[in-house]
Amino acid sequence: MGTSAPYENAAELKTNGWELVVSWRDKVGNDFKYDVELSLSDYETEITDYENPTGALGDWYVGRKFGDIWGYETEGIFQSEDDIANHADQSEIAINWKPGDIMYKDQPTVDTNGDGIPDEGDGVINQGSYTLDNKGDLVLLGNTTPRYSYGININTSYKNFFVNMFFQGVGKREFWPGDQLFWPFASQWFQIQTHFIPNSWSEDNRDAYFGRLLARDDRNRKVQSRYMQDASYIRLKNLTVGYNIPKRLMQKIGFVGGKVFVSGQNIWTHSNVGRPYDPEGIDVARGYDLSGETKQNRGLLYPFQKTYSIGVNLTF
Ligand SMILES: [Ca+2]
Ligand SMILES: [Ca+2]
Repeated sequence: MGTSAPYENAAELKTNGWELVVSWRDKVGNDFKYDVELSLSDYETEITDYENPTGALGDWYVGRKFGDIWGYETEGIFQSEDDIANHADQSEIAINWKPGDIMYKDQPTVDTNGDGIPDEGDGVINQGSYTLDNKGDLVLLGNTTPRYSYGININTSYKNFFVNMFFQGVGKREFWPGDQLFWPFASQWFQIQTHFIPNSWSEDNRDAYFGRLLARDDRNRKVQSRYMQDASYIRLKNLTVGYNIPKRLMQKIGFVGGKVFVSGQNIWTHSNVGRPYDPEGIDVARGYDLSGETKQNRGLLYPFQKTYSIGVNLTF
């Protein structure tokens, strides 16, 4: 009929998780009061039923965890022609390897002594047939599911002064930076990011983070361990410092009560995720892509802003 097969709800999955909320309220003497609330939660989703007899990695399969990222283990960067000659053959990825290119690890897939355990590489870097049983040199590098999400809410007051804080974070999460925001000259839309040049390999800069500068050549950008991002974070979402104006003072000028405060949003963050990403803005669930490639990175462009505000609150 000229149409493609319709989508169907073909997989079954199971999500297991838990939530914990602990709160504490106390005071020290008559003047210092505080309360703390900690919330913590976790979940994982696993495929329990799906027709994928070959265990193709580009599709769902039973036992697949939602968010799993498969890729290569990075062995290092080629420093010389000798390194390239002595390394496993990477020609299935690209040809004409040069010093400054990524050296992918040849995973043990061949059993040379008959004990049933693979102990040597096959001398070729590839994805095998991209299935569970024959995945070549691919290994599980991480998972994009936000694990151990938490919030910490702290309210304190001393006499008329008060300080409120709200922290938020994720305890464990990996993220693959597949787009041109991260990679030098990865597309025609590339932005010139100042961190590319000094961090790219050259003979004078052999310990560089990135390989040699290449325009629109993805040989060094395969999903791999070297550039996996630790997207865990903690962020001070809100800090408010204020003063409750004494009632008798307010009543003199015709009010019931009032307070003045200064507050800031997103004013402090700790994360290891590479610039220019914002760990809170990583939205991989929206366009989840089994390969861990670029489609996952939509929604990353707009960072969370720091905001400061000053307020007066009056009660009539
Ligand atoms: Ca291999
Ligand atoms: Ca063996």
